Amino acid sequence: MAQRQPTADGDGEDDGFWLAELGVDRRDFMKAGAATGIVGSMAGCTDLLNGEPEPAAEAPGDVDHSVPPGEHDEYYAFLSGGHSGEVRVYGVPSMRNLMRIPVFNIEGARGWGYDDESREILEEGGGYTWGDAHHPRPSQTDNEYDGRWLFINDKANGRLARISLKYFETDAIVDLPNQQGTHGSCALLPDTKYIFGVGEFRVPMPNDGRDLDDPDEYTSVLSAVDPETMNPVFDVKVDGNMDNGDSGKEGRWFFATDYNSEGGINEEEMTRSDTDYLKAFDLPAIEEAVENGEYEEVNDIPVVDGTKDSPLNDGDNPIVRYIDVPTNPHGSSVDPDGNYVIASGKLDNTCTVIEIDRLDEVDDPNDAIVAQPEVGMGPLHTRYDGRGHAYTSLFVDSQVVKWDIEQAIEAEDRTDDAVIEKIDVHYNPGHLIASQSFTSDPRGDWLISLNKLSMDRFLPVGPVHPVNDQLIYIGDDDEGMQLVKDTPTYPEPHDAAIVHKDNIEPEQVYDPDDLELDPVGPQDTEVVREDGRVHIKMYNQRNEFGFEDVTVQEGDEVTITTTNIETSQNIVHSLAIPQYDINVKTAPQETREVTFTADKPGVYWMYCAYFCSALHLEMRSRLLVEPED
Ligand code: CUK
Ligand code: CUA
Ligand code: CA
Repeated sequence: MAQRQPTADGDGEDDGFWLAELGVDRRDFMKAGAATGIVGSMAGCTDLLNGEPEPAAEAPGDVDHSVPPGEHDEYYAFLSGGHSGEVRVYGVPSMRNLMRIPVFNIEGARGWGYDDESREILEEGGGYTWGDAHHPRPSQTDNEYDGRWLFINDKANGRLARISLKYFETDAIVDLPNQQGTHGSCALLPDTKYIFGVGEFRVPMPNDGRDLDDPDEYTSVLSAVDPETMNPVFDVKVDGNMDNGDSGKEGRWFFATDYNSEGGINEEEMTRSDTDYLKAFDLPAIEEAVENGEYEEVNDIPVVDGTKDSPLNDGDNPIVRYIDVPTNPHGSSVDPDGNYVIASGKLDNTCTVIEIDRLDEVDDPNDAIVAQPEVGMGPLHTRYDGRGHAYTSLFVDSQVVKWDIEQAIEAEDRTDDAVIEKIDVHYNPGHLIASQSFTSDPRGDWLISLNKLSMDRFLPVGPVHPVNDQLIYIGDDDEGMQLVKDTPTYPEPHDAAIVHKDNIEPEQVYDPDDLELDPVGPQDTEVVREDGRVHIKMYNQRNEFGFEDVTVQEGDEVTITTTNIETSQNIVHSLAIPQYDINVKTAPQETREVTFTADKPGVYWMYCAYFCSALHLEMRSRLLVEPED
C-alpha cells in the first residue's frame, strides 16, 4: 500500500524550509491542517480548496512505460485543452504528444480559421475565437469506442463540437442558444443516440435582457444534440444548476450533478445547503413528453419542464428524479457494468453510490443510495479499471484513492473501509482517466491524473506553470498504483479519454469524396474574373503551385481554391500569403478555399509553410496586386 509521506521530504524532520519556499506561513499551514483534520499526514494538505500543496518526494515506479523509437503506443489519449480551446492527442504509455486538434480556437499549423470552410464552422458556432474545452467524449456503439467522432464542450460560450476521428479534424460546432456554460458533454449510451451539453450557468430564458436581477427566474438546461446533424433536439430545464454528467449504459438514464440547488448567485449562497442534487433524467419519458407536445419552444428548441414542481414530475414516472447528495458534488460517473452512478462530494469527503436499477423500485429516489464511502478530502472525479475498483481524484489531499465499490456497499457509510490505497500526485488533481474507462470494458492498465499544479516538478518557466499530467500504472493490484511519469502540459486539460489503437482508423490521405470542394488538378487550373471578383483555381505539389504568378486589381475579392495533388502520406503543403493573414494547409488529396479582399497593392510571395522537400523554399508564386490607379 502506497503511503503518504509524513513530511515534505519524507525525513520526518521540520519542513519549515519547504513552507517558506512556497510562501506559506507555517502557522497558516498548521491551521489549515487542523481545520481539515489531517494534521497527522500533511502531505498535500491545503487550506480547503485554495491552499498550496506541499511537495512530496516520490520514487518513480519501476514499471516500463517506454516505447522504443519507431514503435507505436498502445493507446491514444485525447486530452481537452481547457481555455486553449483545442484537443491534444497523446500516445499512452509514452505520453508523447502526437497531435493537436484546433476546435474553438484559431490555429496556424492546421490552418484552422484561415480557410473559408473552417471560418464558416467557427462563424456558425457563434464567431468566438476561443473556447473552454473540458470533456472530450468518444462516440460509442454497443458501449465500445467506435472511432467515428470525439465530442467536446465549450464552457465559455455554451457550445458543443464534433471532431471526425477519420481525419482528426473538427467538423461541426453547434451553439446551444438556451445554454450558457456548457460544462459536461457526454454521449447517451450504448450507441451515442444524443450528445448532451450539461448547462452550468443559470440564466433567464430566453436570455434577452428580461429578468436581469431576478435570479429566481434563472434556469439551466440539459441540451440533447443529434450527433449526425449536430442540431439541437430538445432541452430539459431544471431547478438548480448542473455540472458534470454521465450516461447509463442502457439508453434509459442520464445523470448530472448539481452544486447549486440553492439557486445562489455567490459562493456563500451556493454552499448554504448541506446537500445538493444528483439528477437522473429518464430519457424515454422525456422523449414521450416531446412527442406529446408537452413543451414550450424557446429559440426554436422544444424545452421540456423538468423542474421539481413540473406536472411532468408529478406522478409515478417523473422525467427528472432529484437525489440528495452531500454538499456541492462535482463529478458524476457510471461504472462500467452500468449498475451504479457515483457522485463525488467536492466539499464532503465521501462519494455517493446510487444503484441505478433501484430508481424504478423506490418511491423516494434517495432510497436508491446504496453507499457513502469516505474517500478523502476534495473528491472530484471517479474512473474505473473494470475489476470492481473505483479511482477518485482528491483535489485537496493531492492524491488518487483506489476503493472497492462492492465493499463500499457492504461497509458502514462514512467509513473508509472500502479504501484500498492512496497515491500522492503532484499536485491537486482535477480529473483522472483510465484506459477505455467510459466503455463497458475498461482495460485497467493505465491511469492519467490531470493535476492542476506542478509547482516544483519542472524547470521554472515564469509565473505561469505547466500543468502536470501524471501517468500511473494500475495493472497490478498486489503492487498497487505506481507513479510512472510526469508530463508537463500547456494549460489546461480537464478531462481525457484513453482509446485503444484498434478502435480508431484514421485516414492517411483525404478521400476527395468526403470533401465539399471539387479537387483542382493540373488540367483544371484557371483564373476566372467577373465584376471585381477573381476566382483562382490551382493545385499544389512538390515544389510548385498551379501558377507562377497571378495578377489581381486592388479591391478585387479573391477566392483561391487549392488542391494538394500528392498521393503519398505525410506530404503536407500550405498556401501562406504574407501580410494577408492567410495560411491554408492542405494534406494529401485535400482541397481548401480561401476568400479575401486584395486591399494592399504590391508583390506578395505566396509560399508553402510546411517543409515538404529539399526545394521547399523554392515552392512559391507571386501574387501581384495592381494599385487602383
Ligand atoms: S471539470 Cu475541470 S476538474 Cu470541467 Cu470535469 Cu472537474
Ligand atoms: Cu510544400 Cu513546402
Ligand atoms: Ca450547494
